[in-house]
Amino acid sequence: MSIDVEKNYQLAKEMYAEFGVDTDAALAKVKDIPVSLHCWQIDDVLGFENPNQALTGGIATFGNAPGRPRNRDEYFAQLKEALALVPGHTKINLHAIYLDNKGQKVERNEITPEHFKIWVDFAKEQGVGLDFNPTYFSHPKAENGTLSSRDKAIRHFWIEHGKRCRKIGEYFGKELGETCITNQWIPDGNKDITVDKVTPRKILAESYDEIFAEKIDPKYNIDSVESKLFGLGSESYVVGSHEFYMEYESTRHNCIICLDCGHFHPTEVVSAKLSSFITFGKQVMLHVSRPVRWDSDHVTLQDDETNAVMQEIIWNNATDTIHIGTDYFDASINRIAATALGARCVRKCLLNALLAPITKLQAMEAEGNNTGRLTLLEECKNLPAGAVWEKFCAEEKVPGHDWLKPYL
Ligand code: RNT
Ligand code: ZN
Repeated sequence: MSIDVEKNYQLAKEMYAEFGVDTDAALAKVKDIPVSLHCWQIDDVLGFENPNQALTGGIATFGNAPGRPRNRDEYFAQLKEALALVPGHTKINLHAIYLDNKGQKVERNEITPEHFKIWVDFAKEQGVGLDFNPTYFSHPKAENGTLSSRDKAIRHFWIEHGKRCRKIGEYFGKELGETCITNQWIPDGNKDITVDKVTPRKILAESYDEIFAEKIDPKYNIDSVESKLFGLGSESYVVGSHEFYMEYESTRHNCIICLDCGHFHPTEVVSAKLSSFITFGKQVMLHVSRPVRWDSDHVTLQDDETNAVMQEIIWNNATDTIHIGTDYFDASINRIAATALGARCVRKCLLNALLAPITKLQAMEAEGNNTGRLTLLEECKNLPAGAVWEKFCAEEKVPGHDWLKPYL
């Protein structure tokens, strides 16, 4: 199928203009908003540290799609293939287990920027930024808690890991001239009824105080903390809950909150939370995922919630404070396609939000014209956003609707 991108765009432009929407302005904006694409969909969260180490920490990949990279060269080749399908300014969201250990055993409490130079080189070559995550799972020392462990030696091992990760984030920020967000997520929790939920939380707060003690210029690195509701094996109690981190951040002011769309009750949505952070000028890191009944880490799509998240960001001019990242891992479909699909969908939702007649909608809301607001919102759903997306892909020199040909 061949389509006339330019002709279709002109038609779309006219239709949007009828609604007071400037498609050229939307295109100019959508490309520069950073979307941080997680590196771990490509290889089922295995990493380079020890690909034989099973994935642990209450998270799991399901499926057996062929083609999982067998070594680092294949990994990078596949990541590049995915990136070639993703328009707009992209960052790669890395995990500490994706280090270059140069064939030596490098413990998590020994990692340095040197072990991530390959990523800086890759980022420079690809024109992408980098974000970072310490890896507090898939490790023998993570089986009974990490930063909240009552065992001092275990705790200190992980505190050192957390500290070193921030320095690696700072290194990325300095090298690339783009702030790195280093996101802390720990799996600590309990499968069954827990009778002392306070002690582990007190320990956890102290551990973070130590990790964040060194001031790092936020121009280079910003730290985020990611909460969770439950995990496999932590069904009854998760130490790092949403309330824990909200209180931690608001009393310490040394980090920002990370909201993962899969880490709340099934009817509780991240899109409804963002306006409160925006009201108080707070920054937020996002893990845009697709929870299907639970924290299932399905590939992000253009669903109502993802559209709603991007609307909150765009309609409130919050692209500087709400940082967008993806987080999903599905081993049942082609991993390159999955990586590209989620990233493209996030960007499509950003474009959809930019193509809404928001000035008019907000004016009607302020005047109390609820009928106008609802009817206009609904009518806009049928405008040809696809034609604007095709134009965007053409401008960015990435495949448009035909990107999926290899998978048909
Ligand atoms: C787990 C968290 C976390 C991980 C990654 C791999 O529930 O969502 O962000 O998915 O660190
Ligand atoms: Zn997450």
